[in-house]
Amino acid sequence: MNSSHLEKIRPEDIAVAFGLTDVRLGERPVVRRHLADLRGCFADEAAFEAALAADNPLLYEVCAVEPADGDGQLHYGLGVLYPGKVGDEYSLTKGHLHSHRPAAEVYIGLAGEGAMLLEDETTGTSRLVPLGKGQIVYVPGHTAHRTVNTGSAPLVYIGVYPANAGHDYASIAERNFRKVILERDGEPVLLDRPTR
Ligand code: PAN
Ligand code: ZN
Repeated sequence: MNSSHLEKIRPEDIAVAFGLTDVRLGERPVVRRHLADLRGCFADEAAFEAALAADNPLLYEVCAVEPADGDGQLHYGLGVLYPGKVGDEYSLTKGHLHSHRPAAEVYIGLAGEGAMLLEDETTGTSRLVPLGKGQIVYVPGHTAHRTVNTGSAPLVYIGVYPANAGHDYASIAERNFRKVILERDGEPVLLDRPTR
């Protein structure tokens, strides 16, 4: 993993960096995922084990802001996904479906370069949609979603979702996404997950 950008940005600092002065992120819990937490997510298991033997860097951080539950309420998460690769595969989040499958989500890119891998649970079809500074991605319900950082700086984004969405990681952990985003000739390319 390229760890040169790691530990430099904290969600606590993002509020200031983006003028989000009212959210007081520093007072909210932050989930931090390190490389070891992503076991099983990357396609190249040998590259994953080799990277982990060398280091267990921080991959991403999410600060969830969940002011109220109940019908009609919204939650949001501020994410920082650090750059790097495992083998040819870009740095990524675990990815999930919402426990309440109809729950959609809107992602807003604040900084960096990346994309979202969207996989429709019903049809199995995948899409790679750009998510970088100034880009907005609508994630429909019934859609597994994973964020990837295809750049060389931290990818910073906000995801807004219904308060009753819930997060189902188990379904993805069981079968993983059908597609992978690999670097080919310096560019991100959406490919079928290699069979083991
Ligand atoms: C986001 C995600 C965030 C981290 O806030 O939770 O990008 O990804 P994982 O949750 O898959 O580790 C979101 O989609 N919330 O619903
Ligand atoms: Zn989500």
